[in-house]
Amino acid sequence: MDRELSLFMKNITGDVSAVAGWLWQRGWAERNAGNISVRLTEDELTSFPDEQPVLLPLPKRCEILAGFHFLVTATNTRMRDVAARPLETLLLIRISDDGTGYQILSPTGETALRPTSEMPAHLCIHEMLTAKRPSHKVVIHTHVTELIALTQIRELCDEQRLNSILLGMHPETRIFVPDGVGFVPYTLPGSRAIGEATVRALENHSAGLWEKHGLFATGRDPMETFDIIDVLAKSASVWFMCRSAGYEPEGLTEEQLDELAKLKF
Ligand code: 2HA
Ligand code: ZN
Repeated sequence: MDRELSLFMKNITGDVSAVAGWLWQRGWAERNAGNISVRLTEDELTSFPDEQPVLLPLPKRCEILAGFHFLVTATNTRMRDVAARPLETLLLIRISDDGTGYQILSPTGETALRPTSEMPAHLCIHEMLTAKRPSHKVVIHTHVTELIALTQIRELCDEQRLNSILLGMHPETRIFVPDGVGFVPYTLPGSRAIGEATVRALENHSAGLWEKHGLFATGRDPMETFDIIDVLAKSASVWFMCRSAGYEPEGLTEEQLDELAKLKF
């Protein structure tokens, strides 16, 4: 596989590792924080190993994802290592034809690595995206400090209140993340339950904010998905900067927000 990596796989691996590096540089990926997955279509995979690695069970059958391949970050992997050594930290997995298990097709052959601990959430989200928003193939989870901090303030743990802050702090947020975030009340990480709650949050949003934990964002490619995270973080930073200076930020007015909504790009 290493020798025969298709051009697409080279490009997608390059984009994922670039984004991983930015997440680390922005301070949103301490230790092994965060994880990334990308759904690949058959035609994007011109080559992969012929051997049939063991089938590992999935906690719940994923019929919609049967036969799909995913590029996923390995569990216990640092984003800064994904940036430096993508072929040693990313796994290619294939969901079995009946959707009950998956095989690991490691780019470098036999591996002890296993997919991200948040794989249940990633798979739940990809099930929803494949059915309802198939152009969105990328899911990124990261610990955006500014956004987590918002959810440490009880009165802000409310979707409407959060989005009024986020959309009001910068015109670009209104333009590029018009639906804001879906709010996911605190739930145990790594669980199918948080995956299902995130799916509900993402049905009408490109990003779901986990209370006291971090963000899940979806997009068509790794760069677009990173942009969503970056834009939301900008808004949260502006809000905290005003508050730290002792001022209540004014926010954009309803009129200004409506005017922005009409802009075409
Ligand atoms: O992958 O971020 O939520 C480590 C995490 C778990
Ligand atoms: Zn996390």
